[in-house]
Amino acid sequence: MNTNKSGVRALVSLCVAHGVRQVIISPGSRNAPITIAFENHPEIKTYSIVDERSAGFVALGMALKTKEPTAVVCTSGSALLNYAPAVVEAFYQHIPLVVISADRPNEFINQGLGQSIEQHNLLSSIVKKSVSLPNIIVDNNQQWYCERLINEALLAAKTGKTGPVHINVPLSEPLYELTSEPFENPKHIKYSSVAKAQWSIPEVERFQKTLILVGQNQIGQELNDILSELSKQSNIQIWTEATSNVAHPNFIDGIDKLLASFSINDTLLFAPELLITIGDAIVSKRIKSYLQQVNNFEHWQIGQSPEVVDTYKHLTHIFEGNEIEWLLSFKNQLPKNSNSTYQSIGLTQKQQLEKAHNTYCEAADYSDFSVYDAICKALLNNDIDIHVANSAAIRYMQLFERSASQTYYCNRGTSGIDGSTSTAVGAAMVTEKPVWFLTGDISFLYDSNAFWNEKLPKNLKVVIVNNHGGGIFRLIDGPNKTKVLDQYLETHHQLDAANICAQHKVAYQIAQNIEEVNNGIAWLQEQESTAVLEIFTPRLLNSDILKDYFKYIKNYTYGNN
Ligand SMILES: Cc1ncc(C[n+]2csc(CCOP(=O)(O)OP(=O)(O)O)c2C)c(N)n1
Ligand SMILES: [Mg+2]
Repeated sequence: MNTNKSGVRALVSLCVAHGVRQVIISPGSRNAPITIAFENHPEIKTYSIVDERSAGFVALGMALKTKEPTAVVCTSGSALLNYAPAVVEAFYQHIPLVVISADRPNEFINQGLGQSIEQHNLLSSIVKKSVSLPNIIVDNNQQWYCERLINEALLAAKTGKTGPVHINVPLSEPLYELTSEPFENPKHIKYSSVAKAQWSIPEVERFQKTLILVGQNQIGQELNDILSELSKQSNIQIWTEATSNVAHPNFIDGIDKLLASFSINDTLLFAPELLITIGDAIVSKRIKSYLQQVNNFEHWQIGQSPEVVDTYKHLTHIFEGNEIEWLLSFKNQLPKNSNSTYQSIGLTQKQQLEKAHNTYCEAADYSDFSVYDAICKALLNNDIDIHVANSAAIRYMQLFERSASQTYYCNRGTSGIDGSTSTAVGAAMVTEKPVWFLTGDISFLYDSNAFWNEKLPKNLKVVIVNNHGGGIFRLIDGPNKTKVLDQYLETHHQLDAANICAQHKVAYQIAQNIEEVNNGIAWLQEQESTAVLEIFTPRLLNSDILKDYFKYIKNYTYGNN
């Protein structure tokens, strides 16, 4: 019989999956479920040592000799602190000691109960990673979270420079309820490092539908080349965004457009068997919910970081190292012939979408949509850097055509609106290239001190799309159902950038219709000093036009227009 605490069973299964074999247990009641589960597992050897200080060092000795991660398990309270001398030794010797402490549930800490202290992060300065698991697992999200945290800690112990980690396990009473349930198969995230000369990629011929998703990066030409080669494979689709900074006719750009066009059947047809991700942030929100809902696929994360980033909740393997080398290896290991129709399904849909998109653009009313369309058309094929502010600007930029001569930047690390203008200024200060900065009004006004700079770069051209507030809040579902939209979310205003530009002696023009927009862009292109074009758009119409666009491309794709 095993403990009925499913999180604890997952912890033990994952310890086994990550190579833990020896576990030293010190006595206590709070840790009884963990003791029961480890003792039950056929691949684990358990030992009992009363003194946690000594237990820590015994585990250290085992790990030293076996080179395997070795676990110690204790009850809540001061027991955990007694591991500290062994943990600090393991930290400086880089020994993978896995410290597992039982804990009281959070709500009972500092409430006068025995053996309850602040355990989370207690060892943080002498371990590679500390995690605290959720107490009760009530839904799939929490199960995913619990399994992800355990994987993260165990991967940290084993990878890079190895070392100790701390897994804190809050447990509520009753502690001794048993079940005959076998150990489940929690999600095991595997890891491979660049240390291998040739990447060993597990049985790639298994996959008829491989989706390569390219997040934000500045890797450049080499990435473009290898992805272009891969995009000719019949079982591969490559999805990109503006900030992916790659371009090829076979890549499917504009993920939001693609997903908006899906019929129910498409959601199945396009569902990958293998997802490969490269680069950092993905702007599209739709893809996150789409992939999270697809059943059963493998997700391989390729890149220079061993950190678990499980955006799509299916992460199965982290390959740490150089993306280009990995992709070359991957390509060499692909089977020569595949009858898959995955690539052609993607490209057919792409063609349809292009037709729908062009037809819609021709007729679209003056709005944020038509303004960004005009800007993208005017800048296409220019050899320039384009900085884009957060919120609606970066989302619109996903919809229009780009060229390989343009490099896109956006502060998507945390998507703040606080420093986009200053970032563009800084980038322009160290390049001779023209730098274009496309921003919303709130983002621009927020960071207006960006112009307070005695070396304001002459090559910086700024386009402000002023829709009189945070237009993004009219685009997303939810805010429009509330009374607080105008005043507190959109923060509707009548401000403009004229005085800011005047104060800093920056050339300034406005545009209020599409003709003025086109003239304004041409004017900006001619300016030999920092210049700003402020474009005013119809605040309330913008969201209708964008929503109509997504409806239109779906209907068009299925012949309803
Ligand atoms: C520092 C910071 N504060 C608040 C937010 C939340 N936020 C996201 S978008 C946005 C409004 C942006 O409006 P604007 O720049 O006018 O762009 P639009 O959506 O209208 O194109 C706000 C306040 C944020 N991302 N960063
Ligand atoms: Mg705005």
